[in-house]
Parts: sequence; structure tokens; C-alpha cells
Amino acid sequence: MNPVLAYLLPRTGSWVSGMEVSKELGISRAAVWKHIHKLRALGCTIETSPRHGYRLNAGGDILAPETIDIRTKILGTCIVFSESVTSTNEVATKMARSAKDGTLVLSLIQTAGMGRLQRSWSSPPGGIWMSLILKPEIPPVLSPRIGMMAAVAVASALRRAGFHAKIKWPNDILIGDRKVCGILIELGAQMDRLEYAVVGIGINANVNDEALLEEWGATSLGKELGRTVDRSEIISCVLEELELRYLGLGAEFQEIHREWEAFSATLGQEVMVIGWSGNGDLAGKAESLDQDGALIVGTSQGLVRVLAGDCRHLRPLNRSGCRSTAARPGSEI
Ligand code: BT5
Repeated sequence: MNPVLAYLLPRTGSWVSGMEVSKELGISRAAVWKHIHKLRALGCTIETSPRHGYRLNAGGDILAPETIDIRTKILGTCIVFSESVTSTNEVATKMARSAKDGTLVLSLIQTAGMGRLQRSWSSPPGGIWMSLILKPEIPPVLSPRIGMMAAVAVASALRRAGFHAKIKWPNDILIGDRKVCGILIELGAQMDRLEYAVVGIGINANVNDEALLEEWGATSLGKELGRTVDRSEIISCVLEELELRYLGLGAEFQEIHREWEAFSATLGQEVMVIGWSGNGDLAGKAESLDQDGALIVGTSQGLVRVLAGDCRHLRPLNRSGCRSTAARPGSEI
């Protein structure tokens, strides 16, 4: 953690002189000033006064291991925190074999955030960019359950925070018809044994750059709420909701499957699955989700099982997450 932030955090709301910080941390006053600059760029609200020094504002959007209330027994009990990394999934994958089950890798920004299928994921300050290293005792064949579990857990956590979050197959989280969270699962497995899963979760929490959101067709929690959200509390809730389901991943999967269907924005929709099986696109109605996480699409040729891919909803959802009655022909999400 940034040493200046570590010093200011327990003194939130009080003025602390530059001299005091520099003396206590054993660094020059110029170095303190550089840290302050960096922290501000990362979203901390720090006031400065020539007479009083620095004051960390409680209303700011501060995210650090110390600000996260860990209410779980496994997930997040070990946190690897950085101000900047290439990708939390990359860091997590490198350390996965030797890491403790439930290790959380968290960064304030990512310089090379990864989406699915080699796409990139923009990760400016204000977001939640995190990866969990999981070691579930399930055979590799059941690994699609991990993505479904993660999507259900994030949707539940956001619902607890008052957002009407829905899941778009395979595991995007939407508010209305806009993406607010993407999930990237990467696995390390042998023929018959799953060694680890890295569950990468990117939530546009307080990412409020309108132009960027527009470019992605996305939204953020802050934008939806009209004010800054507490990222630390959102992370605590995501960890709780995930742990609840993680413990039942093998034996109690029916319930996760049921929740996925209940939270789904995709089922019942006319969809287009892009690049399906290398045979071009597939159009039809999303009928159901099977136990392997495959989408069952009703087409003119009958039911087709789609295990992976990108899906577009052909009818827009309105802001409350319901399908609009007056669909624009050809419009898609
Ligand atoms: C995903 O990919 O939705 C998975 C994203 C996972 C990100 C997390 S952050 C923590 C962890 N570490 C990582 O490096 N990754 C994970 P996909 O469905 O392929 O969506 C990618 C597409 O979404 C891009 O091609 C853009 O069009 C768009 N996009 C990029 N950044 C975005 C953002 N912040 N919010 C919404 N859409 C975005």
C-alpha cells in the first residue's frame, strides 16, 4: 500500500503536516508531495493547505486492503494489492499454483486489462479490477460452473447494493441494457484435475468518463446512482456472495443454476451468437441454460447448444431490465 495513504488513512478528516509525514515515513517532503499527487490521480480526495499540510477527505473514493471489511472465511483473507499492474488475471495466474485458495489480487488500475477472446479491457482509476485464485475440488469438466457462479455472485452483490443487475450470457453483468461488469475465467488444469481457476472481475464502479462509457456501450455504478459508490463495500459483498456459492459448487449447483436463470437478461430473448463454432452467426431464441453453462438456442433447424461465444440481444432492454415492447428492428446490445 502507498505509505502516505497508510499514514493518512487512520487520520482521515484531520490535518497532518508535511513535515510530520516526511519525518514519520523517513522520506523527503518532495517525495511526500509526489505520493499525494499519485493518490489524487487514483481517486483519493486530499486537501492541501500551506499552514496545515494534508487532509484526507472521508467522502473520497479510497480503495486499499485496509478499507475492505473481510467478512469471509476463505475468499479475500489474503490480498495482493497494487496501485498499477498489467492485468490482475496475469498476476494471479503467475502466482496461482503456490497461492492460498481464495487469494485476492486487486489493483487500482490495469495497464493491459484483458477481456475474453484476446480483447482488451479498459481499466482506468475508479473501477474495481480484481482476480480471485480459487482451488475448487471439482473435475475440469465442471469448470463452466465457475463462471456461472461468479456471474450470479456479482449480480447478487449488486442487487444487495440496490442495482437491478442482470446476467447476459455467458457472464456479463448489465444494468438496463448496458454492461457494468465483465468476468474473465482462466483455468490451470491437468487431464483429470483442476489445479486452479482465476476469476477476473472488472466492475465499472466509479468510472464516470461519459465518452469512454459511450464507446463501450457501458455504464457504471456511480453513473446509475448519481454519486460515488463505496468500492470497498462492493468488494466485501462480492466476496461474501461468492463464498456462499463456492462452498456448494460441487453438490449444490442446482441452486446456482436456478439463480442464473432468474437473473438472466438473455433467456427468452431473440439472440445472435457471433462466430458460432466457426460456422458464422447463429440466430434464434435463447430458450434455456444447461448444466454446463451452454445456451440452448431455438433456431429454424431446431435446438442448438452453444457452449461458448458472444451473444447479442436483438431486442433492446429498457432501463429497468425488461424487454422493450417497441423494438427497433435490427438493434442489438
Ligand atoms: C469481458 O470481456 O467482459 C471480461 C472482462 C474482465 C475484466 C477483468 S478486470 C480484472 C481482471 N483482470 C483482467 O485483465 N481482466 C479481468 P469481453 O466480453 O471480451 O469484453 C471486452 C469488450 O468490452 C472490449 O472489446 C470493449 O469493447 C468493451 N470494454 C472494454 N473495457 C470495458 C469496460 N471497462 N467496461 C465495459 N466494456 C468494456
